[in-house]
Amino acid sequence: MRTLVIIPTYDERESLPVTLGRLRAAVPDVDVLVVDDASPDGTGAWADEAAATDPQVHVLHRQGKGGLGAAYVAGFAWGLERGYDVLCEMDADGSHRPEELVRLLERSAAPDAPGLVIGSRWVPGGEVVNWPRHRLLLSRGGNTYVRLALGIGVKDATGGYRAFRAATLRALDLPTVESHGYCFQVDMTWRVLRGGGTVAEVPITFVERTAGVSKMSRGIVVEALTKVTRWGAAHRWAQLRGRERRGVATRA
Ligand SMILES: Nc1nc2c(ncn2[C@@H]2O[C@H](COP(=O)(O)OP(=O)(O)OP(=O)(O)O)[C@@H](O)[C@H]2O)c(=O)[nH]1
Ligand SMILES: [Mg+2]
Repeated sequence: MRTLVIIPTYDERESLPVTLGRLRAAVPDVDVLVVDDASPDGTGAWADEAAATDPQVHVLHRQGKGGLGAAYVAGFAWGLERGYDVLCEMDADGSHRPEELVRLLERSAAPDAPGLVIGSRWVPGGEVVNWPRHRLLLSRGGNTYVRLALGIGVKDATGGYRAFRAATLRALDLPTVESHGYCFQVDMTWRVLRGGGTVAEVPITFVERTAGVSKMSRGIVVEALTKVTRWGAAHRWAQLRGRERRGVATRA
């Protein structure tokens, strides 16, 4: 199994060296792709230096800040072209502990492996360290809303610590993914499930960043709420229409 961990970065000059070091030590076999959006703080240049001395580290440079979703889509395309079997998502800021990746990978390699494994804060055994109350409420509330609106069982659909099987990613229409931030994670979950794929969650301990600044914004939350509501309504409407048509056909 060839595994690629994709780390999107925007101004993570302080965090990336620590995260990358921990990742390389925890799972030395996996390759890493840093996808940097021309970070003004020089993160991309630092990543180039790391790649020059470590053949398992690669860097993809993009023109400017285009959002986490677009960075991942570019990273997935890079990895799929190169034949990786499992492609992972990981934040640079230390929130996703590299030492826990091995548990996601074990689940992803099992004989009945799900197409998508999510490192989950909201299943038994999962937790969040150092988050203020409003962030906890936002994440829990947001995930409850996603579950109800879409009618899915996933407890942490906004979580960004993930392992995808390559075949699962290939079956999705990646170039049409336009969501950013949290919405990107929900979008990918929803696409996997709608395509008949399976999603499993393994508990993780999510740790709030200790350096750098969050790229979370009001716009990211609004985007997620708006799109999730639309997808849920469209899905329910399609279900209703399907039932109606079946009813008509039965009567005719
Ligand atoms: N390439 C790229 N990476 C991004 C972009 N926006 C965010 N990231 C990276 O995506 C990861 C997650 O971003 P964070 O700022 O930690 O956002 P978050 O985890 O949702 O929010 P916090 O929990 O507050 O940290 C980090 O590694 C960021 O550097 C972007 O536009 N382009
Ligand atoms: Mg973060």
